[in-house]
Amino acid sequence: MIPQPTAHQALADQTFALASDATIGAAGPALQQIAEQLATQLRRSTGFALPVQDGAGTITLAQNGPDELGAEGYELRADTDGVTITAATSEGVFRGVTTLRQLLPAKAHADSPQEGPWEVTGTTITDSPRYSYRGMMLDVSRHFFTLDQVKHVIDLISLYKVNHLHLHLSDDQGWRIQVDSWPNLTEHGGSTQVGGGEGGYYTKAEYAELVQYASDRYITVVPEIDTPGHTNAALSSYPELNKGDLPPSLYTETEVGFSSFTIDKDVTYEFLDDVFREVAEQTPGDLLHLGGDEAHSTEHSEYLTFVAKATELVVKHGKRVMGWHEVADGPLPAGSVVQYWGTEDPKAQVLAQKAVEQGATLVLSPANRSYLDMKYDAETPLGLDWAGLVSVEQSYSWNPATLVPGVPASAIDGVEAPLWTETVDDVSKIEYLVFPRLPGIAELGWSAESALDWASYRDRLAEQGSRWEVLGVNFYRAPEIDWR
Ligand code: TNX
Repeated sequence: MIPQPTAHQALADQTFALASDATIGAAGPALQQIAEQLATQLRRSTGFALPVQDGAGTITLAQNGPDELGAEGYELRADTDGVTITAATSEGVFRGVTTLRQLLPAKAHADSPQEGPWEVTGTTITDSPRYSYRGMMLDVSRHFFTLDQVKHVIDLISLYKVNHLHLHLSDDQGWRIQVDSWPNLTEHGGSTQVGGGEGGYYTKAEYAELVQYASDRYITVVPEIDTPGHTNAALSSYPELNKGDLPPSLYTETEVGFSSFTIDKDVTYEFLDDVFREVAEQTPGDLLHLGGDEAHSTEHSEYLTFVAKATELVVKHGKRVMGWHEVADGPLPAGSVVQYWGTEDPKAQVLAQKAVEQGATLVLSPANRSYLDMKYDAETPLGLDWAGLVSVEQSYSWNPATLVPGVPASAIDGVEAPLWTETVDDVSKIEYLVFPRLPGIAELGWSAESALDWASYRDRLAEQGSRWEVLGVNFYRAPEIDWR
């Protein structure tokens, strides 16, 4: 299993076997929706009818505690008579179902009927996460990815109990979310991407569908509008946002740090007020990410002024601020979340400490560990290497609680693995960089510190490979792992 659960115990001489007359029992709409999702998948692979019924079934999902396992915790019991998943919340039940999917044979992930048996070795599991934030970021700006492509990513990451999807929705190369009050952002600013392809954007209806799809899998979407740098697409769409009123051309290469909003113009904040309002309206989650990274073309004192004003606008629209660690140099509103993307750079560490001194909490995305766009090794055809080569072991073998000196363990909300897409333009390339590294980051976010062990993880990861084969995932067969 990945992530490794808090506690599990084998039940001697007990095996559950899913049979053709099995049922799935669940009470209430939320659990019945989870039951239907499970049934839909298992109907495809087993060919069984698997009716979902009210109350108990062969597999029973129940929302009657235990409270002490928290919002996402659950208990699972599989024995000769059936499977029971119990949690205090529907979210906890959902996490338990992802565990059941991993306990079933790999062929249960198939999309056409397979031969049984469909056995689960008898077990009891008690499980709850170490951290509340376990995320992946997808950069849909450098290259655009369609709704179906993002849904596919959601399906895959939800298997590893990831609960946040951070979407990097704007950058120099493209603006990807419809904003009614500033329509040229998408019409013009969304019309290309790295390499000069046609780009694209999500309409409000599409974006709402995406947020709902994620939410049905208990994943919160965190939208990012990157500011004040990484803004060429916006600057190119609206002349008035520029210093000299002359808009730059659209940009299809991969340099960073050359664009900036105009800090001393009122229109900059009128614009952000509108954008944050419309994005916040489409965000059921409480976080709105305003970027703040690599503002190399913004004078530093102006950058600090900008952070104060822009964060206020996020709060005005009812969201907590999330930002890359550079924002910690400016004043942060209460409840802010700072995303650390440093390596061993003391400057980044000081900013992380500054964030905590201001009362912010941290999500950790150390570039030399968690960046999914870094090459695995010198031969990896895709990806970048500015933060070093990131092997599977390198991405797994670190402790979030002690990563940043001077930052107390209590300030850590969790971890996130970002996929920047300068070199990534289709789903098979996403899969290649995400798998097998993402499950390791997900385990660092979920499993107890005492459970983190490379030898054990390596062995468990090898078994996941057979699942990705069934799912048709183009994973990197890292030579560090003895794939089965
Ligand atoms: C740095 S990390 C960036 C991105 C790039 C990425 C490539 C960060 C907050 N900004 O703009 O895409 O490196 O790895």
